[in-house]
Amino acid sequence: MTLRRTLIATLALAALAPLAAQAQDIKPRLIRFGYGLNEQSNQGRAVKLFAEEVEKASGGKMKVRAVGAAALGPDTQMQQALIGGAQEMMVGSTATLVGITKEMALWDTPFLVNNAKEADALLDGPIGSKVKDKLQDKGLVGLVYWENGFRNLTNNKRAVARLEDLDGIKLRVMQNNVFLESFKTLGANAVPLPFSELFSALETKAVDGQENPYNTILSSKFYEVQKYLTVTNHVYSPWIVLVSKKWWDGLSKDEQKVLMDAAKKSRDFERQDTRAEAAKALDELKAKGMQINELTPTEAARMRDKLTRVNASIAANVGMDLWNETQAALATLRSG
Ligand code: TK8
Repeated sequence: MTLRRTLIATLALAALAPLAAQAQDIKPRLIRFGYGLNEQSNQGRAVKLFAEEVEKASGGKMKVRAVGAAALGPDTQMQQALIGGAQEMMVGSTATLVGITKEMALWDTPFLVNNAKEADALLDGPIGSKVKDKLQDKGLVGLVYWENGFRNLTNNKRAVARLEDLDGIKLRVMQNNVFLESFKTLGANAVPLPFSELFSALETKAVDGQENPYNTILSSKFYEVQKYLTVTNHVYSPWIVLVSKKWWDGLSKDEQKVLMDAAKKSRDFERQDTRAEAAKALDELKAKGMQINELTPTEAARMRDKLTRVNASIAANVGMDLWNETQAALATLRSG
């Protein structure tokens, strides 16, 4: 009788324990989450979903204060704030992380992947994890990769239909050596600038052009200050959701799980949303008055050929092992 009662009591406690633990291990937290694009962009929409998921899963205890349009500073400034512990989270380009973690340059390789399926497989697989985990030594935790997308070229000087048309075009690039080298190699006058300064640089004609996915050309209204768009798809850019390691290490396992689960949900949503928008964006940009140029196969091949010349230096920078492992993974994906 007593034994039975004890047993029942023990079982009841055991059943309640996970709930109780969860309730105990989530404290009220305020998460300052910065990003570069505006609220109406694909990035803004996914941050909003992330915030909702975190609040829901934490019973309203963990609150996300999302701050877009680089109001907390450009990528590089936010990265430093995360490292120092002055800000909790952000989402931004992997390209601006190369100065902190050289392996991130892998994602800047021109024409590395041919389609979204290959991108997802690489980024969500062991290679993506390996690169992401390198951030930990530098004070950052990478949760998941989101899609920025395949990048295309815009400018306000002339229609770019041939490689030579790029000659001397003053082109804003991300603050990243691979992008700088790539566009110098193509003959452009490449100028590194933070994204937050880009619209006004285009508007005041401080630069002639830029390159970004269709979604961003649309959401950042670059069509207002850029006439010509060339479909180049020269590189696939990921975004990465980052957490301050200093702050992350002070979280309970339950709190970390809330963030990781919400990050995965936001990733799946973001990729779907971005792809759906990208599929319609070119028509919308045309409707907004942009002149679209598609490269002939010959010109596309010339551009590709020139750009692949930067591969050797990327391989040297990220390390031959990582480079070879990536090429092998791609070969497997393509054979399957
Ligand atoms: C937004 C940037 C942007 C990137 C760039 O903050 O800088 O051109 O493509 O998406 O991360």
